[in-house]
Amino acid sequence: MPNPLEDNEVNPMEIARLAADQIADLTGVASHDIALTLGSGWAKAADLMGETVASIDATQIAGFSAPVVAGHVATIRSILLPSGKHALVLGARTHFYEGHGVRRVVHGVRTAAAAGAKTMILTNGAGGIKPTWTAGQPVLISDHINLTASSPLEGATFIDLTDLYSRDLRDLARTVDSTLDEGVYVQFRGPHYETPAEVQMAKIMGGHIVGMSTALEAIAARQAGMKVLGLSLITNLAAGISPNPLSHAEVIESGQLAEARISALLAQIVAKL
Ligand code: 8IG
Repeated sequence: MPNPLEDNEVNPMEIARLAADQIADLTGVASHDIALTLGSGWAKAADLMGETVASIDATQIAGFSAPVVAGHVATIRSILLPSGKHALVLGARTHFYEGHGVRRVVHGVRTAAAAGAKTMILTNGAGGIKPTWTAGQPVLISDHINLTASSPLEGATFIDLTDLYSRDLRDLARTVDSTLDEGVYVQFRGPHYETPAEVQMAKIMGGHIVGMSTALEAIAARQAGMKVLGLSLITNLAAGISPNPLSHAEVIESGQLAEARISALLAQIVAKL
Protein backbone atom coordinates (compact mmCIF):
# COMPACT_ATOMS: atom_id res chain seq x y z
CA MET A 1 0.00 0.00 0.00
CA PRO A 2 1.51 3.39 -0.94
CA ASN A 3 2.08 5.82 1.90
CA PRO A 4 -0.56 8.58 1.70
CA LEU A 5 2.06 11.16 2.74
CA GLU A 6 3.79 10.69 -0.59
CA ASP A 7 0.74 12.08 -2.41
CA ASN A 8 1.24 15.83 -2.65
CA GLU A 9 -2.50 16.44 -2.97
CA VAL A 10 -3.03 15.05 0.53
CA ASN A 11 -2.89 17.36 3.56
CA PRO A 12 -0.38 15.80 6.00
CA MET A 13 -2.32 17.20 8.96
CA GLU A 14 -5.34 15.17 7.87
CA ILE A 15 -3.28 11.97 7.81
CA ALA A 16 -1.99 12.83 11.30
CA ARG A 17 -5.62 13.32 12.45
CA LEU A 18 -6.56 9.96 10.96
CA ALA A 19 -3.54 8.28 12.58
CA ALA A 20 -4.42 9.82 15.96
CA ASP A 21 -8.00 8.54 15.67
CA GLN A 22 -6.71 5.05 14.87
CA ILE A 23 -4.39 5.21 17.90
CA ALA A 24 -7.28 6.28 20.14
CA ASP A 25 -9.35 3.35 18.83
CA LEU A 26 -6.62 0.74 19.14
CA THR A 27 -5.33 1.85 22.56
CA GLY A 28 -8.68 2.78 24.08
CA VAL A 29 -7.03 5.98 25.29
CA ALA A 30 -8.95 8.96 23.93
CA SER A 31 -6.22 11.52 24.52
CA HIS A 32 -2.52 11.44 25.37
CA ASP A 33 -0.74 14.14 27.39
CA ILE A 34 2.91 13.54 26.55
CA ALA A 35 4.67 11.93 23.60
CA LEU A 36 8.18 10.58 23.26
CA THR A 37 10.28 9.52 20.32
CA LEU A 38 12.85 7.04 21.57
CA GLY A 39 16.03 7.04 19.50
CA SER A 40 19.10 4.82 19.73
CA GLY A 41 19.89 3.97 23.32
CA TRP A 42 16.64 5.23 24.87
CA ALA A 43 14.18 2.40 24.18
CA LYS A 44 14.19 0.92 27.70
CA ALA A 45 12.66 4.08 29.14
CA ALA A 46 9.24 2.92 27.97
CA ASP A 47 9.34 -0.04 30.38
CA LEU A 48 10.31 2.13 33.34
CA MET A 49 7.84 4.98 32.90
CA GLY A 50 4.63 3.23 33.82
CA GLU A 51 2.17 0.55 32.79
CA THR A 52 1.90 -0.29 29.09
CA VAL A 53 -1.81 -0.10 28.28
CA ALA A 54 -1.46 -1.01 24.61
CA SER A 55 1.25 -1.78 22.10
CA ILE A 56 0.60 -1.31 18.40
CA ASP A 57 2.62 -2.20 15.34
CA ALA A 58 3.23 1.27 13.87
CA THR A 59 2.78 -0.02 10.35
CA GLN A 60 -0.93 -0.50 11.15
CA ILE A 61 -1.34 3.26 11.55
CA ALA A 62 -1.89 5.65 8.66
CA GLY A 63 1.30 7.25 7.34
CA PHE A 64 3.79 5.14 9.32
CA SER A 65 6.29 2.78 7.76
CA ALA A 66 8.79 0.18 8.96
CA PRO A 67 12.11 1.60 10.26
CA VAL A 68 15.35 0.82 8.44
CA VAL A 69 17.83 1.26 11.29
CA ALA A 70 18.73 -1.75 13.45
CA GLY A 71 17.90 -0.92 17.07
CA HIS A 72 14.75 1.03 16.19
CA VAL A 73 11.47 -0.75 16.88
CA ALA A 74 8.34 0.03 14.91
CA THR A 75 6.02 -0.01 17.91
CA ILE A 76 3.69 2.64 19.25
CA ARG A 77 2.90 2.24 22.93
CA SER A 78 0.40 3.88 25.20
CA ILE A 79 1.67 4.10 28.76
CA LEU A 80 -0.25 5.03 31.89
CA LEU A 81 2.07 7.05 34.12
CA PRO A 82 1.89 6.93 37.93
CA SER A 83 0.53 10.49 37.78
CA GLY A 84 -2.50 9.27 35.82
CA LYS A 85 -1.28 10.98 32.66
CA HIS A 86 -1.01 9.09 29.38
CA ALA A 87 2.22 8.94 27.41
CA LEU A 88 2.44 7.95 23.77
CA VAL A 89 5.76 6.33 22.94
CA LEU A 90 6.88 6.30 19.34
CA GLY A 91 9.52 3.60 18.94
CA ALA A 92 9.64 4.19 15.20
CA ARG A 93 11.28 7.15 13.54
CA THR A 94 11.62 7.89 9.85
CA HIS A 95 14.88 9.63 9.04
CA PHE A 96 15.30 12.32 6.42
CA TYR A 97 18.11 10.31 4.83
CA GLU A 98 15.65 7.56 3.92
CA GLY A 99 14.58 9.86 1.12
CA HIS A 100 10.80 9.58 1.57
CA GLY A 101 10.42 13.31 2.13
CA VAL A 102 10.09 15.46 5.21
CA ARG A 103 6.35 14.83 5.62
CA ARG A 104 7.12 11.23 6.52
CA VAL A 105 9.89 12.36 8.90
CA VAL A 106 7.58 14.50 11.05
CA HIS A 107 4.46 12.36 10.85
CA GLY A 108 5.05 10.85 14.31
CA VAL A 109 5.29 14.29 15.88
CA ARG A 110 2.17 15.51 14.08
CA THR A 111 0.28 12.38 15.07
CA ALA A 112 1.33 12.88 18.70
CA ALA A 113 0.01 16.44 18.58
CA ALA A 114 -3.26 15.28 17.01
CA ALA A 115 -3.48 12.64 19.77
CA GLY A 116 -3.51 15.47 22.30
CA ALA A 117 0.13 15.65 23.41
CA LYS A 118 1.23 19.06 24.63
CA THR A 119 4.80 18.00 25.41
CA MET A 120 7.08 16.26 22.92
CA ILE A 121 10.23 14.55 24.15
CA LEU A 122 12.67 13.91 21.32
CA THR A 123 15.61 11.61 22.03
CA ASN A 124 18.42 10.45 19.80
CA GLY A 125 21.87 8.99 19.61
CA ALA A 126 24.36 11.52 18.31
CA GLY A 127 27.99 12.51 17.95
CA GLY A 128 29.61 14.83 20.49
CA ILE A 129 31.82 17.80 19.67
CA LYS A 130 32.56 19.14 23.18
CA PRO A 131 35.95 17.66 24.13
CA THR A 132 34.81 17.14 27.74
CA TRP A 133 32.08 14.73 26.64
CA THR A 134 32.46 10.96 26.50
CA ALA A 135 30.53 8.18 24.77
CA GLY A 136 27.58 7.06 26.86
CA GLN A 137 26.79 10.51 28.23
CA PRO A 138 23.28 12.00 27.92
CA VAL A 139 23.03 15.75 27.18
CA LEU A 140 20.19 18.23 26.79
CA ILE A 141 19.58 19.97 23.48
CA SER A 142 19.49 23.75 24.01
CA ASP A 143 18.98 24.83 20.37
CA HIS A 144 19.65 23.57 16.88
CA ILE A 145 21.22 24.39 13.53
CA ASN A 146 19.35 22.76 10.67
CA LEU A 147 21.76 21.86 7.86
CA THR A 148 19.32 19.68 5.94
CA ALA A 149 18.25 22.53 3.64
CA SER A 150 14.71 21.34 4.31
CA SER A 151 11.76 22.19 6.53
CA PRO A 152 8.58 20.38 7.50
CA LEU A 153 6.68 23.64 7.01
CA GLU A 154 5.07 24.21 3.64
CA GLY A 155 4.09 27.52 2.12
CA ALA A 156 4.28 30.88 3.88
CA THR A 157 4.30 29.37 7.37
CA PHE A 158 6.51 31.73 9.36
CA ILE A 159 7.06 30.23 12.77
CA ASP A 160 9.18 31.62 15.60
CA LEU A 161 11.75 29.12 16.88
CA THR A 162 12.95 31.11 19.90
CA ASP A 163 13.14 28.82 22.95
CA LEU A 164 12.25 25.86 20.70
CA TYR A 165 13.87 23.51 23.24
CA SER A 166 11.98 24.72 26.29
CA ARG A 167 14.17 26.22 29.00
CA ASP A 168 11.56 25.21 31.58
CA LEU A 169 11.78 21.56 30.53
CA ARG A 170 15.59 21.66 30.53
CA ASP A 171 15.51 23.11 34.04
CA LEU A 172 13.10 20.37 35.08
CA ALA A 173 15.44 17.71 33.65
CA ARG A 174 18.26 19.18 35.71
CA THR A 175 16.21 18.78 38.89
CA VAL A 176 16.57 15.03 38.21
CA ASP A 177 20.26 15.18 37.25
CA SER A 178 22.02 18.46 38.00
CA THR A 179 25.11 17.32 36.06
CA LEU A 180 23.28 17.27 32.69
CA ASP A 181 25.22 19.42 30.24
CA GLU A 182 23.57 20.93 27.18
CA GLY A 183 24.50 21.88 23.66
CA VAL A 184 23.42 23.00 20.22
CA TYR A 185 22.31 20.12 17.97
CA VAL A 186 23.41 20.31 14.36
CA GLN A 187 21.34 18.21 12.01
CA PHE A 188 23.11 16.92 8.93
CA ARG A 189 21.28 14.98 6.26
CA GLY A 190 23.38 11.82 6.61
CA PRO A 191 23.36 8.86 6.32
CA HIS A 192 27.15 9.14 6.14
CA TYR A 193 28.78 10.56 9.24
CA GLU A 194 30.51 13.91 8.88
CA THR A 195 34.01 14.47 7.64
CA PRO A 196 36.35 15.93 10.28
CA ALA A 197 36.20 19.22 8.31
CA GLU A 198 32.40 19.25 8.54
CA VAL A 199 32.60 18.64 12.28
CA GLN A 200 34.99 21.63 12.58
CA MET A 201 32.50 23.70 10.57
CA ALA A 202 29.69 22.69 12.93
CA LYS A 203 31.88 23.61 15.89
CA ILE A 204 32.78 27.04 14.49
CA MET A 205 29.08 27.65 13.81
CA GLY A 206 28.32 27.09 17.49
CA GLY A 207 27.35 23.42 17.39
CA HIS A 208 28.10 20.80 20.05
CA ILE A 209 26.11 17.73 18.94
CA VAL A 210 25.86 16.24 15.44
CA GLY A 211 22.92 14.11 14.40
CA MET A 212 20.52 13.16 11.66
CA SER A 213 17.03 13.45 13.13
CA THR A 214 15.80 15.86 15.70
CA ALA A 215 15.81 19.40 14.28
CA LEU A 216 13.15 18.77 11.63
CA GLU A 217 10.95 17.00 14.19
CA ALA A 218 11.32 19.84 16.69
CA ILE A 219 10.21 22.38 14.08
CA ALA A 220 7.06 20.35 13.40
CA ALA A 221 6.42 20.04 17.14
CA ARG A 222 6.62 23.82 17.54
CA GLN A 223 4.30 24.31 14.57
CA ALA A 224 1.82 22.02 16.35
CA GLY A 225 2.15 24.12 19.51
CA MET A 226 3.95 21.55 21.63
CA LYS A 227 6.69 22.16 24.18
CA VAL A 228 9.86 20.30 23.25
CA LEU A 229 12.44 18.55 25.40
CA GLY A 230 15.43 17.28 23.42
CA LEU A 231 17.90 14.71 24.79
CA SER A 232 20.90 13.28 22.99
CA LEU A 233 22.88 10.26 24.02
CA ILE A 234 26.44 10.94 22.94
CA THR A 235 27.25 7.52 21.49
CA ASN A 236 30.49 8.62 19.88
CA LEU A 237 32.74 11.61 19.63
CA ALA A 238 32.17 13.30 16.26
CA ALA A 239 34.62 12.54 13.45
CA GLY A 240 38.06 14.02 14.09
CA ILE A 241 37.30 14.93 17.73
CA SER A 242 38.73 11.59 18.84
CA PRO A 243 41.56 9.86 16.95
CA ASN A 244 39.40 6.77 16.31
CA PRO A 245 37.21 6.41 13.21
CA LEU A 246 33.45 5.97 13.74
CA SER A 247 31.69 2.65 13.34
CA HIS A 248 27.97 1.94 13.52
CA ALA A 249 28.73 -1.13 15.66
CA GLU A 250 30.44 1.08 18.26
CA VAL A 251 27.53 3.49 18.19
CA ILE A 252 25.12 0.62 18.92
CA GLU A 253 27.39 -0.77 21.63
CA SER A 254 27.76 2.48 23.57
CA GLY A 255 24.00 2.88 23.30
CA GLN A 256 23.51 -0.54 24.86
CA LEU A 257 26.00 0.16 27.63
CA ALA A 258 24.31 3.45 28.57
CA GLU A 259 20.74 2.31 28.02
CA ALA A 260 19.76 1.31 31.56
CA ARG A 261 21.14 4.51 33.10
CA ILE A 262 19.72 6.99 30.60
CA SER A 263 16.39 5.20 30.40
CA ALA A 264 16.02 5.52 34.18
CA LEU A 265 16.94 9.20 33.88
CA LEU A 266 14.28 9.75 31.23
CA ALA A 267 11.63 7.87 33.22
CA GLN A 268 12.38 10.10 36.23
CA ILE A 269 12.06 13.22 34.08
CA VAL A 270 8.74 12.04 32.66
CA ALA A 271 7.46 11.39 36.19
CA LYS A 272 7.96 15.08 36.96
CA LEU A 273 6.06 16.43 33.96
I1 8IG B 1 24.51 7.63 16.93
O1 8IG B 1 28.64 11.29 14.70
C1 8IG B 1 25.22 9.08 15.77
N1 8IG B 1 24.43 9.73 14.94
N2 8IG B 1 25.47 13.20 12.02
N3 8IG B 1 27.09 12.23 13.38
C2 8IG B 1 25.81 12.30 12.94
N4 8IG B 1 24.84 11.51 13.40
C3 8IG B 1 25.20 10.61 14.33
C4 8IG B 1 26.48 10.49 14.83
C5 8IG B 1 27.48 11.34 14.33
N5 8IG B 1 26.48 9.51 15.73
